[in-house]
Amino acid sequence: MQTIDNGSHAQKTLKACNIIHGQEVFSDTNTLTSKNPANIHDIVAIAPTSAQEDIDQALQAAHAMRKTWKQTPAPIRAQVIGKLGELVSKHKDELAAFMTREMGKTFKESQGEVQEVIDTCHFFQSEGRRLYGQTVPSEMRNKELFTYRRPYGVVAMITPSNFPIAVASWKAIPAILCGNTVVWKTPPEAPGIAYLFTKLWHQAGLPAGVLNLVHGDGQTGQYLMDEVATGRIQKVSFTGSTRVGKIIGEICGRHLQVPSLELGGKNPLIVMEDANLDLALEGAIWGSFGTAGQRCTSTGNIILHKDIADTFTQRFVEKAKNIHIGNPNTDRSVLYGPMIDEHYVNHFMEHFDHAKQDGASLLYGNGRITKDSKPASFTADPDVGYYVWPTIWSDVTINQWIAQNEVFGPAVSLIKVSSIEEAIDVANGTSYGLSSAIYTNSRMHAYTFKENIEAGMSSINNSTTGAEAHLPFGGVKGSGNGTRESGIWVVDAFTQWHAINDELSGKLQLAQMDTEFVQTQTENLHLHELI
Ligand code: UN1
Repeated sequence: MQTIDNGSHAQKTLKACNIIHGQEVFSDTNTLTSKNPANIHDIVAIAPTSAQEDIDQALQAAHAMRKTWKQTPAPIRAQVIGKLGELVSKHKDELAAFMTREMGKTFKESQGEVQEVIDTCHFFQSEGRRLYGQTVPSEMRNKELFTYRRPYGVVAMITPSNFPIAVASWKAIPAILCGNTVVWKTPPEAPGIAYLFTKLWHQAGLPAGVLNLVHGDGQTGQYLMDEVATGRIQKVSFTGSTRVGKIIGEICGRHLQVPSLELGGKNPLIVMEDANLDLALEGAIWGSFGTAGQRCTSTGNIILHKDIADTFTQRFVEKAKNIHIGNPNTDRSVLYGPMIDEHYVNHFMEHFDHAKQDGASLLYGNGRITKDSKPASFTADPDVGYYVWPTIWSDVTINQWIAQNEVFGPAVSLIKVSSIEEAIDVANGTSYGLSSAIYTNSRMHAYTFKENIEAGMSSINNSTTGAEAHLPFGGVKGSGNGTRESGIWVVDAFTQWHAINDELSGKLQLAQMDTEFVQTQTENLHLHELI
């Protein structure tokens, strides 16, 4: 691994190379810099902005290994994943500290993310000894039927910066376990941690060419997608915005491929009149503002029963005022740190005009944190980091812009309702359907919610975030295309069924035609004789 001395700063800059066929490749033209969002003078990593030639080489490497890797027994493929889990475990805190430095989530959350990778390794290590097919009875004698799971071939992965290795591991680990080879295009804001993770894969014993890493921007992603048309990619797995997901879906659809698409959300959290308000407030604060609102599962709309709406609102704003925001590298007690990058701040700032135009009232928040505009419990230097205020909107109705659009920052709307039915209608009233939550002590409310909510994931008395690593992850409506990640369900995304007919009779037995038929004995049957 190469590092570069970046002068006055104590920490080194990582040279995050592409890794193609196990080789580190770095082209100096058009370099990406990944900055510490809590201190923009700290250059965490530099990486190449990969061009078409790099994509071409990565695909060549992935193709060259296709056969060998597919033919490697699944339990042996899974051993690599087991070893990867051990290595990631061993380096958990170093990886977490690096992740916090590179993309700004708190250290505790970074540890959680690394743990999500370890959990995924544990799950798929043993899946290598299952990866079951079926034996199916034949309709003919001396003939056997089987099913096998077969890999697709070359998988292209495009992943986001908010979960720079957990989401990548949800894709790469099952894809590789199932016998595919991979080209991974990393997010421009987090190439460093992706490089370290890929190095660990190779240290764990992954043969060169099975996982190929290319860094880059949107243009690099476009080069990769152009290869769907050339037939060099058999499966695409993407996590990101609904806008880009639709473009990828169209490209893949034109070539008869079904990509895995995990997209945006505007996740509702309902608080009913009988809820434990302390618990609901804690879940709402965490869901709305944790990770600076930059999870696809972050809470977007809080739907409040009218009987508790005023009390909840007042206590929610009080709590928001006391949120500790600061530099997560030096302070382990912050609830959230900086936004991942400047363009996330710019995107966040755009929502203010839309919300105001539609008549929403700004209950708390003031945009970007600066020396002259900062919350009481803010402890960092705002001049060198991308910090924003927690933001709360009231007087919101579901048709307003702010209730319909994903802000991807610490902003949440409060919507008042009169019944569980209205709460669920409002919760379902967006084009998304990723995560959802309800706080209630009524089993009937919880049941009504569970049966009627349009979402891929739902929590009862917990927040909208925090899916465990072995439950199906994904959404309905604009949040995805029906594919799921994690647990056993993701195996369907990375394998296709192969049906086998094994004829042992030495004859051409024709299905449906040479099959024995049971002759029914009905002609002379008189029911009264049986009585
Ligand atoms: C994402 O934001 O893309 O459920 C993934 C959660 C995390 C994963 C989020 N385990 O919030």
